[in-house]
Amino acid sequence: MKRRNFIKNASLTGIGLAVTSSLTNCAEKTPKKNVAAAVKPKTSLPLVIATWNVPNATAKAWEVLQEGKSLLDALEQGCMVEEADLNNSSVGKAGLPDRDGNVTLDACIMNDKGDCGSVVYLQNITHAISVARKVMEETPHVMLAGKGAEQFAISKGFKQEDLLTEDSRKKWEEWKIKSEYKPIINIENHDTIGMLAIDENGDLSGACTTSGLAYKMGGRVGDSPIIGSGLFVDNEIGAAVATGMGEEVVKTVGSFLVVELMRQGKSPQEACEEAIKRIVNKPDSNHENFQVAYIAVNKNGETGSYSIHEGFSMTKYQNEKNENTQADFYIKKK
Ligand code: SD4
Repeated sequence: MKRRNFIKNASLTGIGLAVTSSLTNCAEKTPKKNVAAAVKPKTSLPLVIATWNVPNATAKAWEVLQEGKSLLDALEQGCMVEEADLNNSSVGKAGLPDRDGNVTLDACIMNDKGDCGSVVYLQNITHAISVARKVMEETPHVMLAGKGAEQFAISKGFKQEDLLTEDSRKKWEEWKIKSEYKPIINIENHDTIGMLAIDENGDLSGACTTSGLAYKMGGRVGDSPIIGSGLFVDNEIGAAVATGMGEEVVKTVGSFLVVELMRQGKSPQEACEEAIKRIVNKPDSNHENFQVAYIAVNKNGETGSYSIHEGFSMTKYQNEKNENTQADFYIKKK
């Protein structure tokens, strides 16, 4: 090894050791509570839940789990179904573009060990979720953005393609006539896909993929690729994922909040409701005009879902049944 590299590696190792030992010291000071071992799942496992009405995606994830493959394989392949679906205008190919006509994707994935990977502002690659997984598994980083993310994807063999379809271009051309930016509440029953799964051992993982808000400003990134906002998994407690107006989710670190509320003893349903209330109870909250929704699962396999407005639903695959149910919501019409 060249001397310069040796010194670099030696000092990095030194830093690594220092960090590791300070983390170990920290961990030693914190009393250990093995929640994972203490909790026995109350419901039948495995189970897969997803935001919105996406039975094909949950069915795919379920099928992959039945083949004995990993949680991440199941989540990735489930999300890929929606990314490739040209009828889904808020994920992957055929996702609605920003106001300049560029389709830009955000995605992230997180496993039971707390490892995660994310891509933001990814262009010309349909399967953002797979790139996010590769970031997690094959780079020293958590997040890659823009051109760097695209170049990384190409280096890993992903195919570049135009994500703007004839139909989405037409919708964008129509939007440009007025160029009025107004968040759309509940796009056609499916939207950003957030998916959580728990396997037979009670281990949890999650994934989230989106083309973001339609006609957003160029360069805008939402909550979906941000660990803690769009998605969070804590294998001792549970997992949560968000959909809707990403800015509001980011401001309240929504998914992390849901998981922390479950840590404090709330059920997944109570935790989702509390996280939505944090948004609507903010001073000057403008929540009449936007949607936010959460789904969550805890270590027991109990699930919850809640949104600001009526119309959000959750798809759950459990016990050989693939069901979509409307979520409870905050704004009840008189
Ligand atoms: C975003 N949360 O980019 C995403 C969009 C979304 O339902 O979920 N739409 O803000």
